[in-house]
Amino acid sequence: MKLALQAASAASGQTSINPVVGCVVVNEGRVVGIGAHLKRGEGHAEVHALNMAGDQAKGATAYVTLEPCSHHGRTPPCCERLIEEGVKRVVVAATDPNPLVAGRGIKRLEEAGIEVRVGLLEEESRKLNEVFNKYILTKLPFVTVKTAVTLDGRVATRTGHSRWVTGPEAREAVHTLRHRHAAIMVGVGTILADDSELTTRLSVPGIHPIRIVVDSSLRTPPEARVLNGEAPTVLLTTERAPEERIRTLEAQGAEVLVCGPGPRVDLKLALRKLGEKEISSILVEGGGALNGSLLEAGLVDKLMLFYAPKLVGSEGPPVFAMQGPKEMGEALELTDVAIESYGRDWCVTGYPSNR
Ligand code: AOF
Ligand code: ZN
Repeated sequence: MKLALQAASAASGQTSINPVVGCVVVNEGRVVGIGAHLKRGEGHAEVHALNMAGDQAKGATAYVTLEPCSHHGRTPPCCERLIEEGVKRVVVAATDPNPLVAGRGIKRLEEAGIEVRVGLLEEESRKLNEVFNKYILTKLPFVTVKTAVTLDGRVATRTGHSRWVTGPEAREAVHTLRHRHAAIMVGVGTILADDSELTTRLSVPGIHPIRIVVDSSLRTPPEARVLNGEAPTVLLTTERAPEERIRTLEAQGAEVLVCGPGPRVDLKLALRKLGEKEISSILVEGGGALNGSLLEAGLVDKLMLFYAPKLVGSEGPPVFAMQGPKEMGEALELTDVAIESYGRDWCVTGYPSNR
């Protein structure tokens, strides 16, 4: 199952709204097939692994990180294929929350006389599919706020200077995160200050996320690098945006989504519209203002704070511009907190309790 999880995680970020799934087929102690779901619309993990196993699937055990599907989607149901191949035992990490499946795959296998065990490395599998698990039930994107921050909670110095807060290892990790997300989101302030391109730049090729700019009055310059055509760009704005400006930016290739009357972009409505466009995950690399608004509104699913061992004092802009509570007992708490090191920096990951 560990091997199946590894195979699945390698495809993280390239299956669109589909989950990542891995499958390993073992016959008499020998691995005879291994597969992963690599792209929406193409073969499921079980199909790749069974194709590799061929005749050796008969009497074998299949380890699958997600309950085999029971529905006719873009591909035929995996549980039928497992039955046809004469697989004897199926070990599943986690059930599939997709209402089209949700236990039916397991039931079907059991009805066919296959021995099924569920729950092996379940936590790991669920974590791997945290994006899918939210999107399939809500049609809302999973929102991860990522930021580089000093130990005293600042994203820049008092003059606004921020290159660089963290070191090269952490910055490389951020590009891997861009590769793994369907979209990246910033506030227009970032575009005006840095003319950011918001693409994935790694030492090996990666996938560019869709670029989203929160821009209530459409101040994004038509010549901004975010409109360079390297990846699609969506501008979230309000009814305050001048019609003519909308047309100019659309002519530059941007898609403009009007989200509410203003003065600020209705972020909740924006997420709904982005979800309708099948954007299942968003990496927010905004400044403190966007971070604070999203967090206060309870719209953040996950935080990834890259802490650099540096101090810049209280006049630097804070990582979350928000009022916050009166009493410590009301502070926003994070659950499932984990810490990893990247060079001399640390990444603290956690899930806000108000989501
Ligand atoms: C599996 N194995 O490898 C995957 C599964 O659009 P489709 O037809 O590919 O169906 C996608 C749905 O199938 C997805 O929402 C999820 O419920 C399940 N994904 N199931 O048995 C796989 N990727
Ligand atoms: Zn399937």
